[in-house]
Amino acid sequence: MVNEIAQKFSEIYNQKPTVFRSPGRVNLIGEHTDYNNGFVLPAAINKEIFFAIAPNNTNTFRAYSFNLEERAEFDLANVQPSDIGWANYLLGVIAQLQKANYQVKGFDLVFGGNIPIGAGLSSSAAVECGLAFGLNETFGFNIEKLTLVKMAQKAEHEYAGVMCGIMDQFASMYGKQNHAIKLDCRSLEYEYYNLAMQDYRIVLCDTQVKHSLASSEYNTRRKECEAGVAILQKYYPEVQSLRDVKLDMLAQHQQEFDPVVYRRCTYVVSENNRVEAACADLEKGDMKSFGDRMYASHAGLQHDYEVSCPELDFLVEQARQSHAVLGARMMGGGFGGCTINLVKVNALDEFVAQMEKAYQQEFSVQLKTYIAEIVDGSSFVK
Ligand code: GAF
Repeated sequence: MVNEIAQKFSEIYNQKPTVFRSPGRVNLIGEHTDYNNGFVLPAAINKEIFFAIAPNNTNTFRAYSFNLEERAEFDLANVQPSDIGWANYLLGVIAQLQKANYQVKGFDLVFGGNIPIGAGLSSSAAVECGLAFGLNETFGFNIEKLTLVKMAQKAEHEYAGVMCGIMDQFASMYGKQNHAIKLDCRSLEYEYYNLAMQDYRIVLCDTQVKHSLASSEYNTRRKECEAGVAILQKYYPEVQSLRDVKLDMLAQHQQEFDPVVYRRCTYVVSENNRVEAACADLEKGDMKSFGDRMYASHAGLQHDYEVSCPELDFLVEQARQSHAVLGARMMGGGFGGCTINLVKVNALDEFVAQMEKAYQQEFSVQLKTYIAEIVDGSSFVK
């Protein structure tokens, strides 16, 4: 695909580009904790987007989406949100660079890749991070990686309207081959955990459900968490976010909570605890316990945070019945997308066949599955 994208670039713009790449991500555990200043455990995967870029000595940004086969052109003197959906992720990044006084000169772009869109694998973060990384290199801005991550996240807030946390962009930029990243979303300190799993593989089962609810409900969840924090702050002034909350603090003031807000908060606090415990499991090599925590995470997302859907619940339930699976859960924002499954390497084919059959019978849809390999974050390709 890299070569095809570079070739397309030469065909359209008549010059040779530099190519960069940025990956999508999985998240092993720690869902909806990032914007609560908590912990997450993502990893970059071998589903990626490539960016062929070259300056064009004008003040125009010309873009071609390889996957959609669409072109667009924008005046860099007047960057604003566009009606062209896919272009907004790119324009959002340019706008952030300009806001920080980096001079983005005219450039040409062809971008495309193999991250399924809307599958919860962070294709949007990969687009944002890849362009931020590529422009930083192309124009020699010398911006630190963490600043690029924050710019990419802001692009999502301001040009896609999703008030996302920092996990996806961080994972796309900081991924490391065969490692998961335990990220403290408050301090932004991080630690790599070796995931060179001899006996297991990460298998993603894609429901292919793309709920339009996702972004509005996502922003609602954020508000519900903030409402919970506001109640607790009356009693615990040191509480800044759900990260600072313990389950017994919630229990003590339960009567003051709207029951829905209470369940949201309970989920987040429990999930934060689970990430820490799951990392301890990894250190001990206790994958059985790690898998159990994945199921517990799903149950919380399903019943308390209410961001799952029948297709995701069905797939997790099927996985639970398979002797080949250590743990499974929905992954990402929710309302569709993929489940993540830890599957015994010697039973991969059997697992995939069972899941495909069951999904077909239940929903009359051909299940898509991907075996995720863990790769490095955004980088130069050629
Ligand atoms: C989406 C968001 F972009 C992330 O920041 C994170 O909140 C995730 O949903 C849920 O854990 O991917």
